[in-house]
Order: sequence, then C-alpha cells, then structure tokens
Amino acid sequence: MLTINEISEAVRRGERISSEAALKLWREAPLWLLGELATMRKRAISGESVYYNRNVHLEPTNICLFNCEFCSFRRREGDADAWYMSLEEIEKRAEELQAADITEVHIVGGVHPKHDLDTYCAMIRRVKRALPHVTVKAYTAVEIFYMIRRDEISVVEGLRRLQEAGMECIPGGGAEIFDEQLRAKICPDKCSSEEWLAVHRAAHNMGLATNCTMLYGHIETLEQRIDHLERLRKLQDEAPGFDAFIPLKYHSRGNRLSEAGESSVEDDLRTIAISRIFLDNIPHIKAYWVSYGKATTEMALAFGADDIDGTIGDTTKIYSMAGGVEKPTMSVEELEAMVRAAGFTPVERDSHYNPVVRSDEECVPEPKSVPEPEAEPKSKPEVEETSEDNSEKRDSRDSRENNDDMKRESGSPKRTQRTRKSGGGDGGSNKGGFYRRFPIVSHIILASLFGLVLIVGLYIGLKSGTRHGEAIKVPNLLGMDVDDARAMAEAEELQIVVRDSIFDVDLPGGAIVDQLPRTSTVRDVTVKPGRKIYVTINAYSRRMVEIPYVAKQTLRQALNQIERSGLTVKELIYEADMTSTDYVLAQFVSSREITPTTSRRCEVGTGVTLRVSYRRDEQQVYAPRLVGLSLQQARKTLWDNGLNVGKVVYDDSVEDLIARRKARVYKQSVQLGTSLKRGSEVTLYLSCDEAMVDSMSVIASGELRKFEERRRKQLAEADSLALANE
Ligand code: V47
Repeated sequence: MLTINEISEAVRRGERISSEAALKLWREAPLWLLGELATMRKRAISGESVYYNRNVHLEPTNICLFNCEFCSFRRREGDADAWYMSLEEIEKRAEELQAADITEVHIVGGVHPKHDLDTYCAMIRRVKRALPHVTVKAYTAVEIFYMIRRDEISVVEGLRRLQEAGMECIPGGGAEIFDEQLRAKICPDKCSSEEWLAVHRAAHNMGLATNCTMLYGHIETLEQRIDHLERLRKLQDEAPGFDAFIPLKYHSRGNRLSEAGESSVEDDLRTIAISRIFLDNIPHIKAYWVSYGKATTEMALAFGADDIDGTIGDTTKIYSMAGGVEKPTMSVEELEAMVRAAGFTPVERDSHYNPVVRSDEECVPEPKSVPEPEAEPKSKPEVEETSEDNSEKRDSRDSRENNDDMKRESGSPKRTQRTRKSGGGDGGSNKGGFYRRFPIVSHIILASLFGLVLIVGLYIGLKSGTRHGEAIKVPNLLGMDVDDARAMAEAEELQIVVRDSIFDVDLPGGAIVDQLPRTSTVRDVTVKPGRKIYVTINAYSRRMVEIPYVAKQTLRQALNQIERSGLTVKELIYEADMTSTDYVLAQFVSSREITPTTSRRCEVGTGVTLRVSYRRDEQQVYAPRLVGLSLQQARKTLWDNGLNVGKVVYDDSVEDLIARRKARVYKQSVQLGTSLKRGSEVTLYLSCDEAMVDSMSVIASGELRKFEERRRKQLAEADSLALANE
C-alpha cells in the first residue's frame, strides 16, 4: 500500500489514484494537504476561474410515486401541502420569468403517476415557448428511466424525443448511492444504479452533456462513497459527457433517515477534495450553495470546487424542506463576492461552461418612458411669484425629483429628465417681461418650442443612442476568417471582438470557431447597430508547450497527460513483453525519442508516438463502440482500447471545416465487439446528419448490449472451466 506521501506525489504529477489510495487519503491525509492537492488539480483545469450562472429551478410537482427514505420533498396526491402545476401554469410561470435575466431553467420534481413522456416533452416545449433563449436542463435519469419504461421505448429514443422538445442537458440528480444493497434500503423504488448509468451513457453517446451527483452523509460508508465515485469515473472514461460532479450533502429534517444526523463541515470539505482528486476526468466540481450554505461553499473553493451553482431566485424547495437554506436566492453580486472572498475570479457561465459575455451596452438601460409635457408646471404663469408660489414650485420639483429616482430605479435614463427640468426653469426666469405682457402667446410659443425640442431630442436620442426599431440580423461567422468577418461586420455596423482563441490543427489560423450571439437555424437573431459580436478564433501560430515525459507508466496515465498538455497521439506501436500489457515503454516526437533529460518543447497539437507493451496472451482487444461519438471522443476511445485511428471519412453533410467539429461517427470500419490485435487501425465515418447518426446509435446500442451479454457468458464459462481444472 502506498504511503500518503507517495499518493500525494502521484497526485502532484497529475496521475490517477486508485480507490485504495483515495480511501487512505480520505481517512488519513491532513485537511490542509487535501486542500493543497485538490486546489492544484482544480487550477490545472479551470485556473483561477470559479463559475456561477443565472438560473431558476422549476419543480412542477412534489407528488411522487417513489418514497425514498431521505426525501422530505415528496407528497402523496391529496396531501394538504402537495402541489401540481398544469402545463398552462408552467407556461405562465415561464412567462413571468421573461423579465428575469436567466440563462437556464432546471426542471426537476416528483415522479407523478400521470406523467408520460409526452407530458414531460410538453413541459419543456411550454418553457421554451416562453423562454426560447434559455437553456432547459431537465429531468433526472430516474425520471427519464421511468418515462421510457412507461412508454416502452428505448433510452435513446426517449432522450431523442426530449432533446427534440428542447432539452439541452441533463442534471445529475437521482444517483444517490450506487451500492446496490444500500440503494435497496434508501431508495428501493428508484431505477437501479446500472439503469441510472445507462441513461447517462446513452446521453453522452448522443452528445448530450450531463451532470452527476452523490448523496452523502447519511448511512453510507466511505467505501460506498469511493465505489460510487469509481463507477462515475469509469463511465466518464468509457463515454465522456459529465460536465460536473455535485456532492450533495444529506439534510436530515423531515425524513426517515433523520437519526443518521448530518455530515460535519470537515467531512464536506474532505468529500469535495477527494472528489476533485479522484474524478480526474470530470472537469467541474460543484459546491451547491443551496445545500452547503454560504460559509461552507466559500471554504469548498479552497478544496477543489470550481462552481457554486447559480442565483436560484427562491425556486427550489428540495433543500429548504429538508433543513437546507430557507428561500434560497443569491444576487450576482453576492455570488461574485463569495468567489472573490475565496481568492478566485468569478466567471458567469452558460449551461455548457462557456463564459457569458455581457456587452457594456446591454448593461446601460434604454429609455423606456418619454417625458410628458403636461408634467411641466402650468399653473399661474401670469401671477408674480410669492413665497407660497415658491414653496409650491419646490414641492412640484421635489415630487418630480422623487419621480426621477423611481424612474432611475426602473431603468429610465437620467439624461432625458435633466433636460426637462432645466427647460422648465429657464423658460420661467429669462423671459419674464414678454411673458408677463403676452402670457397666452408666450405660453403657446413655449409649448411649441418645448414640443419641438422634445421631438428633435427624442429623434436624435433614439437614432444615435439605441437606434430603436433598427435590427440587424446577426451573420453566421463560423468558419470565416476574422479579418473578412471584420470587414463584413463594419459594413453591417457591427463590431467584431476576439474574446478567446483555441488551437485546432485542422483549421486555418484566424478562422472563427464560435460567436456570441450565435445564429439559429429556426429564427433570425437580431441586434442593434453598433453592437459587438464576440468571437473565438483558431490561433494563427501554434503555442509552444512542454512535452511531458509519459514513458514508464500505464497507457491510460500517459494518454491523460498527453491530452492535458495540449498534444495528441500520433500512433500506438505495440511490442511484445514478458510482464505487462499497456505499459508505455518509450515515447517519440518526430522520430526522436523523448527521455527525462531531452529538451522538451514542441508546438501544441503535435502527435506523440508511444511504444507500448503487450503480453502475448493479451494481444487481443475488442473493437469498442464508436458510433455516436465526436471525432475527438472516438479517437480517445480507440487509444484507450489500445487501437489506432485509421482514415477519417466525412460524408456530404459535413460542408466545411467548422462542421467537422460537430460531426459524429455513424459507421466504424470494424464492427464493435470484433476481436483485433492491439495497435490495429479503425477507420471512422462521420456525418452531421443528426437523425441518421441517432438511428445508427440506436442500432449500435443494441449491438453493444448483445456483445456485453456474449462477453459475460464467455467470461463465466472461462471462470467455471478454470474452477473445474483447479
Ligand atoms: O436526486 C433529495 C437530493 C437531488 C435530499 O445537476 C437531497 O446541476 C440532501 O440533483 N438532503 C436533486 N439531498 C437535486 C439535484 C441537483 C441540485 C443542484 C444542481 C444539480 C445539477 C442537481 O437532491 C436528488 C437527491 O439526491 N436530495 N433529498 C435531502 N434530504
């Protein structure tokens, strides 16, 4: 067994740790060490950033068929405090949220006996109808599994229909604890662990991002927690797609596990740190502030968390009903202050962890109301001013100023109101003589002048300030050269701002790979003239990076390090060995061997050739399932399985280099489950035809199930043969 020092060194080198090592760290490592190691791992992934978003939860019902021991939220139909929202109520609620500046609606609730897949899809459609630009993160795998069972369809078909309705990603709830015995005790009605994992696997294979959770701090053991994390890590290795892991601290009020008590803050911090260290393939660890409260969440940022969830706006009851934060709501300022207090940089993210860019212009409120001439003092112009009149004028000015304050609060600009005030005052004092002699004429002239000034001012203001009514269709810039895009945008009175760059070997330098706002195929996205379009471009010159020394370790560790350093794999060359399989014997860049003493810098994206061992009795591997994966995912899957990427062939639906980034595998040259020699090549066929790739994915899922069944039988037979021989 490794010592704490040896495990820490491995973590510092960026290596994966075993379950045993994680357990040892959990039990024996001092808290400060966990904080140091987890923060190091966090920084390697998200640097100084800590993410939050502007979100709400929608909990359509708390009536639930299932009756979990830990749940304080669930009610039976007919219970006094049960609630149920009809589709109309859901849409109305979504409409009420139109004014709220949110980017995500997270729908989750009880498994209602009357809800089928159509109802769940309809809920999403209603929300999207009212909030078309908001991302819907919907339904736990438990709810999804229930609906597809009920409708007797496949998981992929169910997910496809939810996706069609507008679901963009899946939250992590319902995982609880995977250990089968414990699951049978605390949530016997819910789908099994295998089923939960199968829903997420299918989602990942379809390119849907999901989250994952673990409900801890009740009656589970540390071993059961590690087992849970290990199953998540394994799934992420096999079918990557988890964006974030959220350790959910159990809250004990009002449920049948109350006697278990609640975890200590130290346990919470250890749990977060170990999750960050152990889950080396899940990019984000979320400290859900609604569950932890402010103080622990802030501390969690020193233990590897890089996300704190969002503004919430008092829209979830799951935690308050169990004794968590009452009426959970947090302003952007409060969330950002929390992150800054922990020494990190707050970054508002969308549901896919892209930074949300809010242009300055959007923050400046636009004129909503036009000053009305009648509000000007009309009374008694011909009478000499008396002290009483003065006081009346003061009152009137005061009341206008109060009014101004209210308008300022509601977003009206100060500029327009100031014009009104000085206009009124000057008219009264400078033209006193003429005014007194020809009061009616004066009044008419003044009123006309005032009206004219108002109209001209309004016209100029609207024209130059907001260009009200003018809308420019946001052009699709993807794939364009940034300079060409600038020229085009200038002609359209838009500005191009480069906010980020990536490096993709297949794309020319300066090519735009992402833009905000994005365009849509179903509607025109418009902005006002002069607005900025933020773009991400492919870098012109390749960044130089360190070549990590990855020999003398397992292939998986080497692959992880290569990926993290920005390099790629050129080829795996297998060599027979007496003792081990998948151990990296040597590494080469441009035919030059890299040793621990070689000067080790090269351009990002450079391919590294790995010489890897195999024992003669372990030369055979099975072709993995690649259909449904992006090119990047398929490459990684092949390397993880000891295979090489052969040709990459795109069909006609892949129109340009940018589309290649979206294309997914619809065919593989070697059928999944076929026996191959390590190092063999597999050709990949990719398409952007979503429907076709989805249907090929469904077939591939069926083949995978049959293959896994066959393998299980083969292994069981081999085991019993070995037993008989013994
Ligand atoms: O699945 C229920 C948990 C989950 C209790 O994906 C409880 O971004 C503690 O999954 N004490 C639902 N936890 C919430 C959830 C979630 C929350 C925030 C963000 C995301 C995300 C997902 O809440 C349930 C269950 O595991 N839960 N009862 C309780 N008494």
